[in-house]
Amino acid sequence: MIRDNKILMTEINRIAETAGYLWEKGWAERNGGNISVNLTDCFTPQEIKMQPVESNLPLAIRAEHLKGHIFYVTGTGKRMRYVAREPWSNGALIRISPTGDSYDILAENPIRPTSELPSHLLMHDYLLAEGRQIRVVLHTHPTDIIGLTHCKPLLDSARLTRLLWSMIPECRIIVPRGLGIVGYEIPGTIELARATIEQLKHHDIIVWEKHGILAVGEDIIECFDAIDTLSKSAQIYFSARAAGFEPEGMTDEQLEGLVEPFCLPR
Ligand code: 2HA
Ligand code: ZN
Repeated sequence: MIRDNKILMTEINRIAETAGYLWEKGWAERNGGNISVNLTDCFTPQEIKMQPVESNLPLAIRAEHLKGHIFYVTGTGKRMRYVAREPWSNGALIRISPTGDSYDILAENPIRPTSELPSHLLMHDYLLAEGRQIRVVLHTHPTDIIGLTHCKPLLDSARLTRLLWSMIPECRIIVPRGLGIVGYEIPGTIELARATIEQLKHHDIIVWEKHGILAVGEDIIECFDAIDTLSKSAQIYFSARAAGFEPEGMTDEQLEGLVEPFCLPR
């Protein structure tokens, strides 16, 4: 029984917990957003070879570095609010084939993964090849951050990062590598994934114009927290604007003053 694996169950519970936060935050309307987590480390060598319930489902890409890796992926058309309640019936446990261009659906869990699976796997593949300690790709639709992307002058990585960093010190600390930006692309396309990967070279969090945000990281709760902190900054900015003034923002000196005490990259 896969579900006797306590390490796996802890991870699945953290995914469900996060899915609940995405829904509660209002960032996951209908089936908005998707999550993939590399769970290969949760399994014994014996378990990794477990019998699938479906095998050799084709992938539109080849994931060279993910051969044999096991992922939990939210299900196609599934809603975050139900992932929160029942992660096993609203997500798939999949294993990438030894060739990297197809996958198996593993026992006890015959759910089809999100149609964004190839995009997620391309990102995992890139990050693993780069040696980055990343297990999670989390995509969601934070209302306030999407709102900011409707302002053309803010569609600039340095400018948007500076704006959000300067609203509260935590933002500079929790999102030290700043935000990447990808201009509008059709959702779910490989073009969107490739443009995102370009930005992942320099950032862990990428904003998609008029669509949403994507965070990568080692830990799913940390990914959520980073987006939550950015969203908080966006709310402070909008509330000041709604009250009729341009927020002053932290000064360059105040932002710079955080670098040393918090060991932040420049
Ligand atoms: O899965 O959010 O970007 C629904 C989406 C597509
Ligand atoms: Zn989306």
